[in-house]
Amino acid sequence: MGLERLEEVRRAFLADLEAAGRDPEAVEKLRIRYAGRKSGLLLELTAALKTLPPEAKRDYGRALNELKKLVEGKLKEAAAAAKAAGGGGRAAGEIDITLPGRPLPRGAEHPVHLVRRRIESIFLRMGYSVEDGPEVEDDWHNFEALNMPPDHPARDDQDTFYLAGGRLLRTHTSPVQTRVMERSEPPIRIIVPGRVYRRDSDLRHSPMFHQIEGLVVDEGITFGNLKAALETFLHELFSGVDVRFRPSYFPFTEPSAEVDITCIFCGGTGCGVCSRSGWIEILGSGMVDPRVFEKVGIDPERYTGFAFGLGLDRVAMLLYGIPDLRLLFSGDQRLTRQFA
Ligand code: 2NL
Repeated sequence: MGLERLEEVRRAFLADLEAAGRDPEAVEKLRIRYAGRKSGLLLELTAALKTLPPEAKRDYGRALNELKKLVEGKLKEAAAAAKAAGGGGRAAGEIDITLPGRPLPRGAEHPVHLVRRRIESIFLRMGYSVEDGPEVEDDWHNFEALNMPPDHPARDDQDTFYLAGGRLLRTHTSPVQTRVMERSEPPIRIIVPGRVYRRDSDLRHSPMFHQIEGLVVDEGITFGNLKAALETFLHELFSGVDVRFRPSYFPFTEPSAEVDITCIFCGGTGCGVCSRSGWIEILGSGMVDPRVFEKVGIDPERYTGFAFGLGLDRVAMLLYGIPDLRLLFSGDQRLTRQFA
């Protein structure tokens, strides 16, 4: 008994501490062995104080206090280190580099994004550039400049979301084209992908959906150029289809045409996807109405142009066989993971 015993315990403690490393169980065992409240070694050493002769008590007491401080401090440190190591169960400094890494789930691009990039790449190769603009718009760029005055009946089927201060959420990407025409001189050759908004929500409609529109303006642009551009584009996107143009109406184009492709599921013989018609409507198009040119300050005597628009969500559903529009907007990774 005495100072030698304290020194012995101190050395043993430091050796045991080293061996326990960052293993939380070993650190806890160490704590119980040395600082346990019922039978810890420190308790035993404190009890021994009484058995010492009076002249030895002072030095022993001082050394014992120091030992207690050391043990408690080191135990605290070791417990914190074990916790930080995440209960790895390994001695200090030992890392098992042969363990396999924890895999991070890999993200995937959304099918609408994939289709947008495919379409962009086709038009980029044809010399178009990609433009974008604000989703919060004003009446002028979304309607007025596109030959849709306030009383125009075509405004009814646009189901516009109106915001404070006369602003609105764009109902198509055309306001970007009006902005480009306002600020630039022809030749203009652009496509505009983006989110658009309409107050419409059911099995086939989402209040937010995606469009790509295109616009070409120059001297001498004809309906023949429109046909060539759209046929080239559609044959690139859907290989092996036939393309047909049907007369149609839009307030901002004249003449206007809707464009169909032969059904990519049945090849034109008729099936459920094409409602037995053999054809799928894919885009709307037309020669830019001269009144639109007047509104944006382009001389309609000198320039002509064509424009077109298509819904990206529908194309994504067709190309990837996605049966329900709502899957596209569900945020469900079981959908996107299939495109990794
Ligand atoms: C459709 C039809 C179309 C346009 C969009 C357009 C834009 C300007 C001037 C003239 Cl700035 N036209 N865009 C023209 C015809 C059709 O979209 O069915 N979209 C989903």
